[in-house]
Amino acid sequence: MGLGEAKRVVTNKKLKGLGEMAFAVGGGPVNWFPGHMAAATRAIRDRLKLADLVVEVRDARIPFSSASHHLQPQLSSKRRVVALNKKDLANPNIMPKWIRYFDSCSTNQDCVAINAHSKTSVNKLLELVEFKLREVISREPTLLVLVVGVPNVGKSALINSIHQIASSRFPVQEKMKRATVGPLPGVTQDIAGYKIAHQPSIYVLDTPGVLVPSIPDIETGLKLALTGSVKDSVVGEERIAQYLLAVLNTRGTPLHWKHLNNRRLEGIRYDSKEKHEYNLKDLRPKRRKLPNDSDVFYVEDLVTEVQCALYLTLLEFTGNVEDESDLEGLIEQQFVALQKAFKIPHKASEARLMVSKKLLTLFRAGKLGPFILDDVPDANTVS
Ligand SMILES: Nc1nc2c(ncn2[C@@H]2O[C@H](COP(=O)(O)OP(=O)(O)O)[C@@H](O)[C@H]2O)c(=O)[nH]1
Ligand SMILES: [Mg+2]
Repeated sequence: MGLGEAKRVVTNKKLKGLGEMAFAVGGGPVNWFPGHMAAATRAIRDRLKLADLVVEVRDARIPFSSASHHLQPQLSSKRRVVALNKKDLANPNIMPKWIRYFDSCSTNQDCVAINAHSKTSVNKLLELVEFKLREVISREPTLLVLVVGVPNVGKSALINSIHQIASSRFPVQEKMKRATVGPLPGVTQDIAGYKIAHQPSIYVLDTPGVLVPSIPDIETGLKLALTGSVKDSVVGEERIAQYLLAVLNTRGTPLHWKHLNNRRLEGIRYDSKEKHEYNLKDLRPKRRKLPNDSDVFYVEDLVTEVQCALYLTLLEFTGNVEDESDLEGLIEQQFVALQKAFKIPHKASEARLMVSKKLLTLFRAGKLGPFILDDVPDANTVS
């Protein structure tokens, strides 16, 4: 992935405007990273030297923005599998284009969309990893695979699944020793890893830290915040929600909800038995029990209310969504409509913050539908 690509994405005028709009209010410079992340990058660089293959985990909702661009030279010189995780939250119609794009970037590199919580999905990833390694290296007795990625893309979830798969393949997990590359040549150390294959033995190593995401512009920062790679407090929930609404409106997404809402309002509900993965954390007072049917209906109703609010405000909107101040006006109306939808008392202090938090929770749980926020780079310009 070259600089040219970064430039193309960054100079997308319309999107850049969206990001900046959200930042017109108040502001000053944002300190995106806590300092300790820089140290982790150094640790990853050292560990990368040992790796025979790297699995770079990215968020499928932001396949480009969840990269660590300053580490790309090292990553792309490695045999690499780009794992677009959280595919369950990403638009399945656009995903194949991204996979084709990454596959075509380099012969050294493959791409696969995964759900880190699904064994089947992680098994597919491991098959690809084994295939890539066996194809090129059969003489080495031990091969190492390193998992890296920016915060919150699902590295721990993936490693957990790999651990479980490894334990079922090789119940007795052997330790391995590797020479370190570092200031003391020849020094060996134990490295923790999960054995996933034999002859050659393939071990998957946990990441020694998190990659620092690259944030060349506000828009990228907002995308990372929206998907949870940058903490909410860094940008503020209200700005993130404002950005989300800007994206939804400029894409005309709420207009697609008309049909959905009609169906639901007519009483044809989704089978609640099929979908039990609701994140009720921010929607209801804390409870210690699993969601029951009435909780599920509560969320479904809430989603309908929210979609109706956004659909109707956009439908009645007479301005131009491409115009910054028109769009800001629309978003203000939507905040008011959403406050009603969420049944937040009219005079509640911090009502805006509450609206923002609830809206973000719905989006992040995939309740507003699957999204891919980045644009696929132009196929013609792939070098
Ligand atoms: N929907 C969905 N959520 C995921 C997936 N993988 C991880 N997550 C969630 O994303 C959040 C961050 O995951 P985690 O493994 O801690 O990310 P890490 O910071 O990269 O280690 C957690 O809430 C996970 O449950 C996935 O494939 N789909
Ligand atoms: Mg983690």
